[in-house]
Parts: sequence; structure tokens; C-alpha cells
Amino acid sequence: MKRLENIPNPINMDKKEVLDLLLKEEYGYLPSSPYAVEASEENRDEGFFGGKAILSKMKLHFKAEWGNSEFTFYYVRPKRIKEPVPAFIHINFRDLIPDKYQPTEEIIDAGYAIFTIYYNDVTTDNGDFTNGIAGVLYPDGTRKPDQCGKIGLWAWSASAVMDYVQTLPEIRKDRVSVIGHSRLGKTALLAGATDERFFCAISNDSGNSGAALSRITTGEKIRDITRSFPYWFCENYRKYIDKENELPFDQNYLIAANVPHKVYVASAVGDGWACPDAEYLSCVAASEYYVKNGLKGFEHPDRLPEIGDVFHNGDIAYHMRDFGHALNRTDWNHYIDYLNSCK
Ligand code: GTR
Repeated sequence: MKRLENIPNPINMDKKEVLDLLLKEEYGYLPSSPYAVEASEENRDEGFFGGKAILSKMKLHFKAEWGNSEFTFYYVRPKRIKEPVPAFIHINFRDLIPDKYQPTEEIIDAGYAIFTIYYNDVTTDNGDFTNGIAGVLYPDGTRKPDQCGKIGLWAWSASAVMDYVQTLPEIRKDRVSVIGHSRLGKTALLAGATDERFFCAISNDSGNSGAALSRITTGEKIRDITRSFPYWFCENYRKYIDKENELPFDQNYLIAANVPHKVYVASAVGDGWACPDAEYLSCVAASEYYVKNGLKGFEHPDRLPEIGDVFHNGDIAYHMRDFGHALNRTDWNHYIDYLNSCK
């Protein structure tokens, strides 16, 4: 498509190089993986949704080369599990189960378990690097220009929970997808790029510095996002304020870095700040990389997205729904349909 003419293409790079570029220049390098994780149950509700589900409030304790710490997460699973079930790891905005962004009963009824991380429990959504796991990693609250910001730390936490999920016999380990909305959609894409164990990384309305191509977005620009949220990224990213055309990559690299697993990008028509066209065209621009790596690309018509579009035939999937910026039931229904349709 014409609008992709000036978008860099990672086609001749291996995945490690693609990821390295994103980490060095945008998100910062994540800390090393924990060498040990353990979870303790803080409390349990066996009667959740009238007893068809179990809700546990959990604590994940981890040991890593850079320190030991813990954070809270929730685990909801169907009560009667005959064979291992697929699951989501949802990084969410609120410490609430269910939540307006997490229709938990519907998710359970669809036969999925769900692990929820309330992102502020991992480290707060502000420039304070002295709390949560940030405080352990950066003991004096400062970081080098290529060390990760908060998005990297939230993505890291999804992988740490994934370490624990791998130990659970009731979960289909090959069917655990990571999902987030908006800033946490950016986080889900980064978690997918840095952790090959996920089945699918799901980006809901992730917008700038998420799925949306920075060069062509008509919504938020790097100047806007680094002014309001400098701490989400590494300090190197500031070099590209008003210099989108000098980026040695674009956000299609973040989608490409999700090889070898699936990725799902969703837009909402009323979400101009995230720029649905730029999110969709990013999938188009990453498609060739998926195909080169032996996967299916993005199957789409030769036009921009329209309300009601649902493209589920590739390993890059997409939908555009009506209304605005949110992670709602329509989105969840599409995600579940797609995951169920995968062999
Ligand atoms: C906005 C931000 C977007 C998006 C959103 C959100 O203010 O500019 O990039 O991340 O917040 O996370 O809700």
C-alpha cells in the first residue's frame, strides 16, 4: 500500500536484531529473567460466580540475579476442569475482578482461565523508580539510557507470571496468551516480543509506541507520549521527538518481533488518538516478515479498515469495532473466537 513506502522493513534481519533495536532505542533492556519463582495463595473464593469458578489472590515471589521481590496477581479458573484449559495473562488497570476491561464470567464460560496482574502492583505508573520491582532493579531510582522504563517492567512481570503458569497441570501451557489495553497493549506486544512462550500477544487499542506506525499516525506522536509518559520508555527514545523519520525502525518491528507466535491487533473506530489506520497498516507492514519466518501473514483486503472488519485468517489477526477507546466485551469475544479457531 502506498502509505507504507517510507516504512522500514525488517525483512533481512533476524528476530534478535529486530528486538535488540526496539529495546536499545525505545523500551530499554528488560532485567534478566528470574531464576526461581514461587507463588503463595493469599486467599481463595471457591464460590465465585455461584461456585462455577475459583478466585485466588496470589503472590508471586521471585529470585533474580538483581534481587528478590514479589507482587500480587489474581487467578480465576473454571471449577470443573477435566482437561487442561487455555488461559490469558491480562495486565490490567485496576485491582478488580471482574472489571469493566475483564468480563471474567464470560471468559470462564468460554473455557479459559485468567491470570490478572494489576500493573501498579508491579511498579507504579509514574516516574518514581523507587517502588515495586523498579526499586529493586534501580536501587538509587536512576537508570542508564538503555535500561527499561515502566512498560518493560510490566512486560517482565507477565513473563514472571508465565514462569509460574508453566508449572500448573490444569493449564494448557502452549495456549497462554498475553493481553492488555492501551499502554498495557503496548506492554502485551513487548511481552510477546521478549517471550516466545506466549501463544498470542493481544494488543487492544495500543496506539502510539504500540501497534501504530509512528511515521504515519495522525494521532499521538512521540513528542506527546514522551512529554506525558517519559518513564514508560528508555531515555534513548527521546532522541526521536519530532524525528519519526529518523527512527531506525517503526512499530511494525514490534509486531514482527512477535514471531514465532501469533499477534492480534485491535482498533476502535472512535479512537483517533491511537490511529486505527496506523495500527492496521503496521500489521500489513509486518506481514512479509511473518511469512518469511514460516508463519501465515496478515490476510486483509486491499483497503483501509472499516467498522466491523474481523480478519482472523492469518497469524497476524485484526479487528476494528465501533465506539471508542476501551477493552470491551466485543473485543474479548473476537479474541476468544480467534484463539478457538486456531489449530
Ligand atoms: C494516553 C496515552 C496513550 C495510551 C493511553 C492509555 O494518554 O497517550 O498512548 O497509552 O493513555 O494507556 O490509556
